[in-house]
Amino acid sequence: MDDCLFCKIVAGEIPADTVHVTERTVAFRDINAQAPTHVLVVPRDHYANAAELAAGDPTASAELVTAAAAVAAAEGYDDYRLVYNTGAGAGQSVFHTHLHVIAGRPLSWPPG
Ligand code: IU
Repeated sequence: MDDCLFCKIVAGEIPADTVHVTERTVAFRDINAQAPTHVLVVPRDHYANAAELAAGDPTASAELVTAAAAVAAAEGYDDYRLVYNTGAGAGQSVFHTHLHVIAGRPLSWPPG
């Protein structure tokens, strides 16, 4: 997608602090980190949300979770939170699906 920020990061057109890459995913640090580790794992292909990704490319959908676990492990965390915000009302602001990997501080429940 021409106007998609995360497509441009995947393509290397916009710089990002990339921490992990796989055939179908790219993981980079969130610019507004909410925890000591806050990484976004995105599919290389454009899907607006997690459900569309799962329906359109289940292999990539699974690979996002595997990549997220690898990121958490590489940063030394057994405990971490994975979040897909879906829809503006739930806090989604970038409509190229991304899995938040959040770790490194106590994480309360329910989320805000
Ligand atoms: P959200 O679930 O769509 O709200 O998450 C989008 C995230 O993308 C949010 O945490 C932003 O801080 C993050 N982000 C980024 O890492 N780099 C950017 O250039 C922009 C947003 I714009």
